[in-house]
Amino acid sequence: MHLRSGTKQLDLNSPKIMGILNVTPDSFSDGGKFEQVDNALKQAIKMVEQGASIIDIGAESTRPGATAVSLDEELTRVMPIIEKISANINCWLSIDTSKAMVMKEAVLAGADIINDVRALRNKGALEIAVKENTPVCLMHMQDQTENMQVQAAPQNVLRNVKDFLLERIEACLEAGMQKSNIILDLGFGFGKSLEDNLTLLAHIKYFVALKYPILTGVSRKSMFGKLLNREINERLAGSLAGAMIAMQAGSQIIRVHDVQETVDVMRVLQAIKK
Ligand code: 8Y7
Repeated sequence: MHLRSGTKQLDLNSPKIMGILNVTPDSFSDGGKFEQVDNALKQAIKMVEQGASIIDIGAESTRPGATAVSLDEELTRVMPIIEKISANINCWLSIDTSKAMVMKEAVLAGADIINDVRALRNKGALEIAVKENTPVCLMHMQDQTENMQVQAAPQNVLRNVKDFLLERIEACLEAGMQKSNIILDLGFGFGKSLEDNLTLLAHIKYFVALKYPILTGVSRKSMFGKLLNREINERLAGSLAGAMIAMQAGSQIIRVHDVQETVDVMRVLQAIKK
């Protein structure tokens, strides 16, 4: 399994690490730290040196309760960083956005993957992704972020997530997207109870069987806060356990804050497979 972007190729026959680079001042765990372009570049270089294959850049905080960011503000925050990183580092770049215009500008400036927690449901997003022939990550979310935490838990989370993802795949293929550009994500923590998250984590193989690359994002999430009674800066061990479970089940892309530690877990797993 491979992803293609222009002349670049990403081999997904072994798991790849996606490092999170947040540029939102209100982001729930890296808030405000990497606002400046140079800081963002340094952080990206560090993550690539530690073994990240993809850098995920997001300027619209998707954390529950986060306030919406205007198009202008999102472009102002994210574009200089995309331009700087794509000019200076040879890695895969992912743009975390739901806005069609941000997707378009970011891809033109060198972004290789569109990471959309709303699975291309916003106006114009699907059309841009098809037109630019860009790999996309389609994530399951129960509802829009603004009120996702007040949603009732789905009766059968495996069925609901699968039905949603199949519906989004269908919409993408119908719009002319190439099958090889589709990545799926179960959307840990988005409108889901602790039990839902654990059920999904236990059944990643069920989604790997769909034969699309599976991206898993559990890093520092509140599921570990709830399960282990840990604050956000105390969730590394829980996050690494989650990453290992996902990799063992065949998830090809792991989205994390703590690149070096997750790469070590990946290397241990790779070593026993040889
Ligand atoms: C995810 C994500 C976030 C995830 C994908 C956080 C942007 C919240 N989580 N994208 N984004 N998958 N694909 O805790 O799980 O990082 S934001």
